[in-house]
Amino acid sequence: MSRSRSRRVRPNVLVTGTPGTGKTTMSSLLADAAAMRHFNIGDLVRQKGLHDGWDDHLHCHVINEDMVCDELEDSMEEGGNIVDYHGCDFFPERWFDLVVVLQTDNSVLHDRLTSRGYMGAKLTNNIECEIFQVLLEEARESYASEIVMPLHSNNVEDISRNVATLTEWINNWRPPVQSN
Ligand code: DAT
Repeated sequence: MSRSRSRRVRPNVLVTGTPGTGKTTMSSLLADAAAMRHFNIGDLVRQKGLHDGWDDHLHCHVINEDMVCDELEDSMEEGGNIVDYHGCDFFPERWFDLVVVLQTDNSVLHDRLTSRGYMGAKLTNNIECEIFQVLLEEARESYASEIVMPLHSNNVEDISRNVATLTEWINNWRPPVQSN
């Protein structure tokens, strides 16, 4: 597989996982700890109107993936970004040096989503998404398996450990040697 890499000197990290697994909480702490830029794609879509309207059934914006990718391209070329989103298959593969998939036990996730106000089909769909490891599979289908890193996110100790592990990974990262 040929992956053209840019000349970035800091890595780009994608943090994905089912809603409620802790992507935004962990990404925000990681961005502070490792001096990286944090893009919460949901917020970006709302703030910049990168969508095709509102989905009444799913109660969320219909994200316009091309507009999101155009918006991020220059920053991703520079490097030093953490991208946080509950999907991962539409970003260019060349953007990311590491793809983190956060995973949470069903009962814990159920409580988090309920307290966020999720119910009915929205709650069930997200719990099933986690049970069937949909995001892990999507990540492994979309990126080289050696850059996909599943991490548990059940409690605050997990957050601290994940932030420490990823900060060390980011600080030790070196650009791949380019052949010709
Ligand atoms: P996401 O961005 O994946 O939707 P979030 O960061 O908004 O998730 O977190 C959802 C809620 O769960 C929020 O109240 C913070 C809490 N939380 C996240 N990760 C956690 C963890 N590892 N331990 C305990 N609580 C966590």
